[in-house]
Amino acid sequence: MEKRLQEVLEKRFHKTLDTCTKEELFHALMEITKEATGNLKRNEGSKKLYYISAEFLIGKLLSNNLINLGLYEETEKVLKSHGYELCEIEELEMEPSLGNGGLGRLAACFLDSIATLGLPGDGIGLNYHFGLFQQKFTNHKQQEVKNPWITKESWLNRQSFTCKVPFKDFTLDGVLYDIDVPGYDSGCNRLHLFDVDTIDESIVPENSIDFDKKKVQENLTLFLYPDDSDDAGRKLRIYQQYFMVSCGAQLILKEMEDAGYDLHELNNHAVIQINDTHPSMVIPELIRLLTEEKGFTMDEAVEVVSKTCAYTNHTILAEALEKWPMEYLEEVVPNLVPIIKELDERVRKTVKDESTYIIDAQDRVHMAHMDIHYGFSVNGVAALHTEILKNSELKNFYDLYPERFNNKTNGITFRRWLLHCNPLLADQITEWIGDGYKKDATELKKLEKFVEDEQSLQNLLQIKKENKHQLAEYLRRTQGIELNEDSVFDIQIKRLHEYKRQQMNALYVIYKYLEIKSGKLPKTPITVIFGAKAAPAYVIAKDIIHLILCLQELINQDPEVSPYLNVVMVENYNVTLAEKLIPACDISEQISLASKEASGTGNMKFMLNGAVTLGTEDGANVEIHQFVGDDNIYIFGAKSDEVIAHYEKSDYRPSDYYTKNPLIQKAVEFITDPQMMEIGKKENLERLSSELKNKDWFMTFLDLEDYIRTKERALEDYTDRKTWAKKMLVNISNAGFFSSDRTIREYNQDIWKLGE
Ligand code: 26V
Repeated sequence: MEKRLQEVLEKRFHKTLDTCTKEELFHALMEITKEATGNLKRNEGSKKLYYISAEFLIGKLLSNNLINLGLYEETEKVLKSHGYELCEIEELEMEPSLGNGGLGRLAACFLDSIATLGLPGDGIGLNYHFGLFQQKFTNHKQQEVKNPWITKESWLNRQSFTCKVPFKDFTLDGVLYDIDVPGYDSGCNRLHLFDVDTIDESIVPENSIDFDKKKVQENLTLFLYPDDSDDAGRKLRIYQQYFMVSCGAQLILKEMEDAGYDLHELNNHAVIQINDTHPSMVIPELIRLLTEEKGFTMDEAVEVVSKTCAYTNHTILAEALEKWPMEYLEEVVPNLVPIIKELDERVRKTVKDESTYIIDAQDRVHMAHMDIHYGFSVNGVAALHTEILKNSELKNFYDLYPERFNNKTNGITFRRWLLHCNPLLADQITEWIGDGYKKDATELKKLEKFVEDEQSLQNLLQIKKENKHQLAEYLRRTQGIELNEDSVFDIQIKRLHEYKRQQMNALYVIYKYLEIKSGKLPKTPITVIFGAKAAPAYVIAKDIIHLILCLQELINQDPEVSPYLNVVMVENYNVTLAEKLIPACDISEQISLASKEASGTGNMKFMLNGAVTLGTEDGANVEIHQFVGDDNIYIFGAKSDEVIAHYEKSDYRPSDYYTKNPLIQKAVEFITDPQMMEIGKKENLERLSSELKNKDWFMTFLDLEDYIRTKERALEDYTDRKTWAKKMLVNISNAGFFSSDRTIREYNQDIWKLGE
């Protein structure tokens, strides 16, 4: 490594390891890493997976790729001997923001595991130049600005593949950039990101995310999820989706033909996993290409495509289940319209249940319905979620096709979420049980025998303390935030959404503030840390951010309270910040309204890093609970059956709780307290307060009292450090099931069947 580094530095910059700048060093390391992944063998086989997704939240790649290539330790040593830390070099890398949350991060974890297991499987997505917006806080509010991440040299490798994508008014030339995906001690796959050369980044002003939505040739791949609050925005989403699937479908067919396969046997050589409904148009597009260009009859095309495509559902929230007005499709992608109508006709001929039709009475196309009728597999992402799909959300489909439904509980890659983000813990685990767990995560179970060992528990606490210290230093340096390192770190990091109930956590903060003001001081100080972006048009989510930022100012400035309680909202929460926050966490907040969080994957990352979960029986929390047992998790709140019954009967009234429970009443009233109004904006605080009192669609008040009580119990237990350390260890030792390697093995065994 040292020799190669010196060569590259000399050749490119006429510098040496002792004279180069950190930027030059970063570029040399990127070049060497790209060269090494380029030399890896490609994972190959007679059948290939294509994972098609609007999001791939891959995070920074330098360290991750060095780890997977087995070059990390050597590189670290070489840099150290010349006075550099690899982690400071890594800070110079821009984080690609090609995702929004769990769905995109899951896709990235999956690519890592697919490559690691040696399976041939590539990702297909879009090369968004500004990705998701960058979040800034001004006047206690979220401001969105563009987030450029593509530098002159990057991990993207331009390919020679091109294709034509026909829209109604024009045709676009698709171009392809690949990012190598090296497996851990294994072969390499690729992430294919499509783009257009006519994109004009300059149409977006500085410090803004505004642009002319009608200039599709110039704006198509600028942003992930551009604002869809008007017609032009919604149509732009369809332009993006069709562009992605058309390029993807053309690439797949070309690869199949290049390999010499008969396209009539496409399903024997390719499987397409459709990640939520954003890529659903791949089904009619493949049918279009096969019938228009490859001489297939409609019957032949429908049959082979149906045997090739599989659909994953990631949410039961109605607003996220996409339904596109036929009128929009006619204006953007008229080529697909006759095919979608044909697919709907075929359903109508054989199925009585009108609720499953693709085109509804209002002439809207239900993307998920198309996936289920014309795919061979439908999966949910955690046991509870799949049961809810089968028994309520998609019951009518389950009645038609019970054999298509299956569960694949999500997972996370331990390379990024343990080896990379928490080297202290990874090294300690290796010392205790050897490094077999790096390839077989179930070996973490061996840690359980240390649960009674005083010294091991001490070591674990020491590692947590050091990670908290490192987080404090990082946040001080990068965001000017001061953390009390001796406090309990209670962390909620995820997209801002009412169903995830950051507002419930904020109400706890108010409760605690009032307790401290009345003289009831906690035994250990508490720091409540939030990280979240709100969708730009999601008004209430932004009001919740405003509430948290106002509380942060009020509480942290109050000398009576701040020694005991602090609130911190980190700016621009992203993968890089998650990697710093998770290893430092004591209490992991997973408090969604039961039935609403399909799985969650942050919950798994926290558990693996020795945080204890405070959560509802929702998503994968249910499975975490089963693994660790009642003593090692804090479960509270209504169960999913109760919640679903409230929705069915429409009998939940927030006022029933608000008026009867003084605890709730006092906390909610504080939102609009004069002190708060002085810091924040009346309009936002009043709107949020009234939303909670009158609607509270996600039933915050239903669970608030139990939440407060359970959190108090967790904080009390935290003071017994030894017992707490045992809980940490039990969580780590049971995390093996949540490795994405396990999830991918299941996808392969049950759905993809690669390498048979
Ligand atoms: C839908 C839409 C609809 C249009 C506006 C933009 C937009 C953006 C994303 C989505 C899909 C949301 C689905 C999603 O992210 N689900 C999350 O998937 C994770 C991985 O399976 C899972 O852990 C989370 O619980 C689930 O919320």
